[in-house]
Amino acid sequence: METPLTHNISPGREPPDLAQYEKAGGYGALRKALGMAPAEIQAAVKESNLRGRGGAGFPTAQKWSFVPMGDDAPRPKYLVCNADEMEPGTFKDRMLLEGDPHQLIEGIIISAYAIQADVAYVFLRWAYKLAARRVERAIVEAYRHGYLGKNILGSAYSLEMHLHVSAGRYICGEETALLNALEGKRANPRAKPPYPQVSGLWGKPTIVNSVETLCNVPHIVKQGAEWFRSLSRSDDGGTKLYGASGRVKNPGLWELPMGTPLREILEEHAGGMRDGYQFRGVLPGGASTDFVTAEHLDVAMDFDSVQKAGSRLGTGTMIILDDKTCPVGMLLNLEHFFAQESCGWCTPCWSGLSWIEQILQDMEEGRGRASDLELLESHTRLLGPGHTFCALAPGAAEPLQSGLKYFRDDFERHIHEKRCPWSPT
Ligand code: L3W
Repeated sequence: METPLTHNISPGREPPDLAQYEKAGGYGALRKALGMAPAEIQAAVKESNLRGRGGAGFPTAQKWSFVPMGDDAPRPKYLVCNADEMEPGTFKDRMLLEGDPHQLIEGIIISAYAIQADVAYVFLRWAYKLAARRVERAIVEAYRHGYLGKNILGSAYSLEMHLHVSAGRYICGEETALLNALEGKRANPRAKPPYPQVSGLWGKPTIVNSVETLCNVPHIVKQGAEWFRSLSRSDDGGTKLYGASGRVKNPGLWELPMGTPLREILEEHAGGMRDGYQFRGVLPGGASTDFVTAEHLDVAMDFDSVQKAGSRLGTGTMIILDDKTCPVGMLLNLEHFFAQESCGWCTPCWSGLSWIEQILQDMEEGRGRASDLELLESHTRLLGPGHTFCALAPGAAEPLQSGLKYFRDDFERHIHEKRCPWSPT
């Protein structure tokens, strides 16, 4: 099958430089785009059924459509590439950033042109040092060859691009916290509405799209919306980077048709469970999604199908739980991460998550009480949607609420046996 996002990428090798990228057809989509009206590009992306790959699956063209256009639109307008990939278990954008930075830059320029943005930022995870060097080098090359700056390729369109390295907190990946961080403020999420599309960076119209989303755009412009839809096995267009970590034979990352069944990814691409390990469940899209179990293995990995199975596609990078790993210990590890990364603004988040962490820690160390299960359940409800300014706490509640549902016996054994049944002593 065609792998538009990764066809240029050979892991462990240098990414294509500008000349190699151009030789493979690179920046051809930008040339084509500059000959189109911005509205035509927005229409092609709408027809392609591209949905955002950062975790929420919001339709990309619909997001762009909220940006004020025309001569009286507030200026400057901004496009921000969210490259602050820090979701546990998620390493897909890293492959695109390190492996083919010009593809991303071309996607950003075309998307910025589609909304007539004046300035673009790549907001990059602090720990992605190699990606920082490669993206910076590619931006310099793109400026030198007239793909960035004033009057791009002789057109009337101009765009500035900057690389901004994050301060290194998970909350900086939340789009409004990211905008505060770019403005030099503390990275607290903002109340929405207003959404960034109308009032974002320094109060100006701003689009925030993820790396994987933006990398799809040149291919849609070049090969058309119908071609893009035909890559998919579901109503959402295109391919998807799916990943698997845990005790599978072949952990990794694969570009596959959107909607590839979970079982096919696990068995054919990840090679099935390692010898001696049984599958118990999987977080389909990073840590902030609900577990699904063996009864859901035939689910198509697209946004709507995974939601119908009681979880979310999220980032599409799966974390697999096996029968020799303690589910309570795994959840303690995840909730420790979320508690540590809470920005501290909303009480249910900063207080609730550290309380959850403490309860799970006590349970793992043999101090669990019968009332803890009800307490954990009530906490997951308090952290749910509508009680906080951003998705961090509701996301943290998801693996816990589904863990309590599917692995309840394991929680109860910790309490009754006053120890972790997986611990050697
Ligand atoms: C205009 C409306 N725009 C929503 C826009 C909004 C944003 C996008 C998605 O979290 C998820 C989260 C994590 N008018 C709009 C609107 N928008 N309603 O659509 O918004 P939203 O609120 O649905 O989600 P979000 O707050 O952006 C993203 C989940 O992703 N996740 C985490 C991923 C983390 C990374 C990382 O490491 N960087 O990728 C994994 O599942 O839990 O649910 O642009 O403006 N009415």
